[in-house]
Amino acid sequence: MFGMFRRPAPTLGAGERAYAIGDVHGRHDLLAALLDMLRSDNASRPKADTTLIMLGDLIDRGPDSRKVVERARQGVDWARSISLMGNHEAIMLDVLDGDTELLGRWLRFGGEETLLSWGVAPSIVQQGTRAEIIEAFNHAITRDERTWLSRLRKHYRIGDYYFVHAGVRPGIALRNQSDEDRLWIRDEFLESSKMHEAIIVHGHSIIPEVEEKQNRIGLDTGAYSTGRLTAIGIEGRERWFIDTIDGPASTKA
Ligand SMILES: [Mn+2]
Repeated sequence: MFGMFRRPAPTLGAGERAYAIGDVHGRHDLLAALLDMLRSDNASRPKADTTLIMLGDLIDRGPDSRKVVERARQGVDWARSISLMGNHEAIMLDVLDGDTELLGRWLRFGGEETLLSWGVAPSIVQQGTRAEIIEAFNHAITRDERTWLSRLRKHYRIGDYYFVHAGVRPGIALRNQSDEDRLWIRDEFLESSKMHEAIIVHGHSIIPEVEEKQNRIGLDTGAYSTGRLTAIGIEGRERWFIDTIDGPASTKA
């Protein structure tokens, strides 16, 4: 169906600008560097109503999960800041709620680094029972941090763009998507060229370079191991990308 007629190019409202950042996974160093670049980029453009969206998976794998959460909670003074929930935050919250089964999986998933970043003693992380680890983590995390994490949005829309951690299930209206899919979906979403009601901007699935398709834009460039944390800028019909290795790079109309 697509291609048989011309669709209007996706756009934001007049005077609006958006930035979105892919999976940070505990790399506060990269997040700080990228936020500096985005602040300059925003300042170099005409004044706009700017929104900054973090696409989830702030935590796990990298060394500074707690600092990344702190930074995301603080937000920035040059844009409205929105953080979305990723599957890693969802797992962490379930672990905090006492899911001992999930804890084993989470530790192999990068959760060990997260516990250490919150100041849980290495001896407990390595030798504690599951119940002890969960208790220590509950003790280490503040009520404010936990509340903030539990209230993260699962999706956010601006103009013709829909921001979500993992993706959406093709053929289902955006408002009817399940949070399970929003946080976890892979192949059925990635392999589909079907148009959704909006362009889906997402992280979750690692790719070496930004993946810019007709129906979706993937931004997870595997920052925790590659050192490349990627952001997109969107204004009107224009899109551009900025990352921690190449800096402000390609501008695509
Ligand atoms: Mn991820």
